[in-house]
Amino acid sequence: MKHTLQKISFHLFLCCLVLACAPKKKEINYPTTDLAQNSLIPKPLEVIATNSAFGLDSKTAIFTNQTTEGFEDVGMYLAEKIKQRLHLDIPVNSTLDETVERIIYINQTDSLDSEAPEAYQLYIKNDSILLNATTAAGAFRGIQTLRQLIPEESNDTVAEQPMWLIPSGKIVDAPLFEYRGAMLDVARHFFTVEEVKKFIDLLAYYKYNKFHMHLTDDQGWRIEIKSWPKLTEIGAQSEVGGGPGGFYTQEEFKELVQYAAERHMEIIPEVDMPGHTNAASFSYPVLNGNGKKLSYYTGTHVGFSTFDARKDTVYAFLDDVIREIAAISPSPYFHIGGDESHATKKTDYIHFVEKVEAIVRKHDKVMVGWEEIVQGKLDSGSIIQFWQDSVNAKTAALKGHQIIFSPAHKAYLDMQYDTLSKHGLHWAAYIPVDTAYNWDPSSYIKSLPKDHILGFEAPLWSETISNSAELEYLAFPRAIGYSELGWTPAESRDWEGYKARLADQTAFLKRMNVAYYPSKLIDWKEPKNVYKEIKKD
Ligand code: TNX
Repeated sequence: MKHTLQKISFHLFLCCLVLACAPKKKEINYPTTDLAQNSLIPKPLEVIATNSAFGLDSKTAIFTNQTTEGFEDVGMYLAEKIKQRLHLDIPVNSTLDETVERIIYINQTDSLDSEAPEAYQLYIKNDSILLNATTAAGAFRGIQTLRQLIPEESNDTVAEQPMWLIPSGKIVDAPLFEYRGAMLDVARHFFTVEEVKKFIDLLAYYKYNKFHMHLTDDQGWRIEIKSWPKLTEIGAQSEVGGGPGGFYTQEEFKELVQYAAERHMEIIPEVDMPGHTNAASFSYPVLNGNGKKLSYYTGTHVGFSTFDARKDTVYAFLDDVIREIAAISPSPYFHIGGDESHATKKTDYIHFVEKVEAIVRKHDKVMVGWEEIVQGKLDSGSIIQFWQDSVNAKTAALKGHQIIFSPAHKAYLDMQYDTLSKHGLHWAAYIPVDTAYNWDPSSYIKSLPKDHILGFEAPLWSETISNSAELEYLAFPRAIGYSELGWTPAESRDWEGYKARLADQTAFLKRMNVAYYPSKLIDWKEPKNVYKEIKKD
């Protein structure tokens, strides 16, 4: 306790010192800017405008807490983003000399009002921005807010150099749910490391903190398992439609984990079983439980494959698979799929899920599975991902489980927007941009106790998509609205306000080369400058 207090006061002291010591700058008459008119997504808890501005320019410097791990990295991340976008070189934790006129200070504090680890506060004044957070993850979320507040155009009339005016005021913010995820199915179609990174990058900007990878299915096995090499020698070489497939080596998977971790996002690996296992069984026929002759599967049907739930070899195999993946996956969660096992007898299914739970726990992970796994007698710490049947969600709550909300009708990113959509399916629903936004996970199932909701996840199944442009067509803009369902309390959300803020994302989406679906429901705001900037890069 004493140590903590010392740490706080030391950092407050440092912060005040840095602010007080900022060299005398030339007086700048900042024009009025209004923080309340922001286009932030997800919408913060509280915003108080003070109707002036912070001038971001080449005389700005970033300082961070340097004793708590990760804070300096957050500062570097911000500097890198500013450089990419504005071509400004902003130093991080360098000396405070006369070239510095304004500072951004990223401060660690243990005294925020909110106890959520990702909470943060921003104080934006003329000459300083103070970002307070308890954890580096909180600081990283705060940085996304700051990035979103940098206007598209510099105001060249205020100073002799280009200056970007960030509206002044105070933002107090914290997430609604601790789990705010998106899922990508890399099994039906393979997505390269670079494609996955781009998706992670976009999700990070909207404060997602979980990225679930559906790594295996009937059509392909996508992760190297050293003790069972045929999974990738054979099982990875196919995908829907007959394309070449592909897989991640363990090194590449680690690279993705690291890339996500730098954005304070966790990758949750899923190995789907006992159904959705044609690719694994085709690689090692000993695993097969449906008694049928195996071959590559490049279609889109589900529910025909199963592991043999009564064979010891299957569990020895799964022990190896889970051990190898757990070793390169720092997430506390391991997702075992468990959905649509129509070719597995119910008693076998229950036996299987219970056995696999023990293996997952043996490797120190918390099991997550699609809602069907709730049929098993499971540890109440295991997590249920609700996707279709509210009875399963209610049973899960009664049995004491935490639930991740992914109802297909509302949250599936692979559902078409409407009958004219270029990609996607519509077995659950058509989900236009407003429908995707206009609902509330917390009250979606009446009578489900709120304290059983761990969070929200938007799955993107890939039967109909095979590259970044197609992925982005389905994911954007809907994933942007979903970020708000996970972050902002229902009483602060409204479609009209959101719609206007979404329209203001056009510049960012264009700059990032995102092939979003230009829904007619949104009055997309084309900025003047973006195309010029893309060409420069
Ligand atoms: C259902 S949702 C599935 C997936 C499909 C998806 C297509 C769930 C757990 N399983 O196998 O890809 O529908 O929308």
